[in-house]
Amino acid sequence: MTERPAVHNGLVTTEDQAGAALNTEAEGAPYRAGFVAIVGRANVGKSTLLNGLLGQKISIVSPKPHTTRHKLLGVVNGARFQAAFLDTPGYLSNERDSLDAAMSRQGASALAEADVVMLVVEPRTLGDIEMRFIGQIKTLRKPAILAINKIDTVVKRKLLPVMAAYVEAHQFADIVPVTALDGDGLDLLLNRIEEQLPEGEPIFDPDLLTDRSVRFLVAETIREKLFLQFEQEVPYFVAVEVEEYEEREGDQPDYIRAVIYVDRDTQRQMLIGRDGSALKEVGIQARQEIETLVERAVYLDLWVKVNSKWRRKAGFVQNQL
Ligand SMILES: Nc1nc2c(ncn2[C@@H]2O[C@H](COP(=O)(O)OP(=O)(O)OP(=O)(O)O)[C@@H](O)[C@H]2O)c(=O)[nH]1
Ligand SMILES: [Mg+2]
Repeated sequence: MTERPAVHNGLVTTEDQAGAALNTEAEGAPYRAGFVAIVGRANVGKSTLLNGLLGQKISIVSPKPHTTRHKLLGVVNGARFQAAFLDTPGYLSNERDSLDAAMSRQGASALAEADVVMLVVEPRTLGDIEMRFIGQIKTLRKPAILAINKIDTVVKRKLLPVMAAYVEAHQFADIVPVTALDGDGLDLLLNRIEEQLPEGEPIFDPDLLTDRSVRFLVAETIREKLFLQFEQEVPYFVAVEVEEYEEREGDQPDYIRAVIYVDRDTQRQMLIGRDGSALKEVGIQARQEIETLVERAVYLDLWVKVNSKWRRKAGFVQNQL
């Protein structure tokens, strides 16, 4: 009847990573370790990139902007380095007040903590939002790497003027075109990040993948399925909490009770759908992914409740749409 602890040991850890980081005494290049903030416009693929670099999905992804609401740590261990990535919520609005308010929260705190900044962009945009981030990077005087993601969506000759615009805008330590979706360019990107990390001992235990609990990852997985299944505004008015997580012995599936909080009863009805069919589908999709995450069978008991106070407390990102 114990609850699952933070994500450690084997549960969400790759053995390759854990083994690789232990060898800090070896001859040769110095060991490097530090925080890398992943920042950028909403929907450019920051979370997809983090998952690709980790070789494991911990950060939820959807085609809609503002999928990520919370800063999320993901630790990558190499032979001679440890990179502690911080995924952040992206920004969409060009409006100064809204952007500033958002920047002063999660993204800004990740930037402040970071030893290296990774600005993620699409191969077509150097807009106000990118210029804002570049402004922050210059003020903070931190080494920055530009990851131009989604290069599968453009022909090469369209990439060159984008790169030229960024070269003009800032002296990036490196500019690396990647396709996070299929892993193309990620090895090179990781090499470039390693070069920018400060010398030092590992910050985290090599078997730690993220500091978030399994409960958090389960709630996030449910939120992702809501993003994927519902149209437009629906995912933006929900918050998800895992109320109970009970590990069970032997072949019995673990029991998880999760609540989706909404503001109004009309929203609750929309989520449940006719005969409960919409919610059932979310439950099936989420359960399958949770089972992959925890590597055992689970029973997911999913509820929808109206409680706007709780939803606000749960960290809903407001004023950004
Ligand atoms: N074609 C293509 N699509 C990608 C690539 N990387 C990510 N995507 C898609 O872009 C969309 C957004 O991806 P996310 O990883 O959620 O983007 P994000 O920057 O974390 O978004 P927020 O959390 O909302 O700021 C998803 O539909 C991804 O599948 C890529 O390399 N190529
Ligand atoms: Mg994201």
